[in-house]
Amino acid sequence: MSEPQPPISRGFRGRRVEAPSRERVPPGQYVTRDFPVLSAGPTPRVPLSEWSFSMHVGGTLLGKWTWPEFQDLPQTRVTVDIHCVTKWSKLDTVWEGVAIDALLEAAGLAAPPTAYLVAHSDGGYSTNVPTADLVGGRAMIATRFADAPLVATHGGPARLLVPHLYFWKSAKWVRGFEFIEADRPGFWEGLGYHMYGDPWREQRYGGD
Ligand SMILES: Nc1nc2c(c(=O)[nH]1)N[C@H]1C(S)=C(S)[C@@H](COP(=O)(O)O)O[C@H]1N2
Ligand SMILES: [Mo]
Repeated sequence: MSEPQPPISRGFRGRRVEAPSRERVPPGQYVTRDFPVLSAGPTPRVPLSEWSFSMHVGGTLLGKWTWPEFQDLPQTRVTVDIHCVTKWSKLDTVWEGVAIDALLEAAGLAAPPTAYLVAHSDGGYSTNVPTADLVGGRAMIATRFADAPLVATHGGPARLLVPHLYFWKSAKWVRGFEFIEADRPGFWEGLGYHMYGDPWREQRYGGD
């Protein structure tokens, strides 16, 4: 693989000790240390006493957890890179929460019941993801970021985290999964963003 090298003069090469290896950053992305907030609407604030997470298929409830019940599920910690379609990437972000594998197991499911799901959030946001992308330790419902409870602006109390897809798939304020047989666009996908959103293939918009 021969990638074009950035035009860095020799005198600056010493500073690249801190630079991330280029193989870690998808095409078209730049690395930031900030954590930008991107929300399509106001930040919803639901008291934990009223919070729950539920999973449905068709009209059937597959599982539902209150906040204390959710805390009792097996917790996972991951360190991952995240990539926003607006071109910022943030490396080595640390999250804790419940892996989707653990959620399915808690609902008594050996595997996802359908090939796709739509994640639904407080405030009306939604996003579609193939269920195969959510299992095998690749996704979680995150409730903690950088060793602290996830703040509301970044999706607290709980958000979906699917770090291998563009970050719009990581629905903030997530409250439930609707399992569906045939893929269906969520909020951004319905406005022209890609149905899958692989940052390594730059699947930003439909047709990419
Ligand atoms: N509910 C909800 N989730 C959302 C969004 C949103 O507007 N509403 N924006 C998405 C987009 S485009 C990005 S890049 C990330 C931003 O997450 P952050 O604000 O924690 O950086 O959240 C995603 N999840
Ligand atoms: Mo985004």
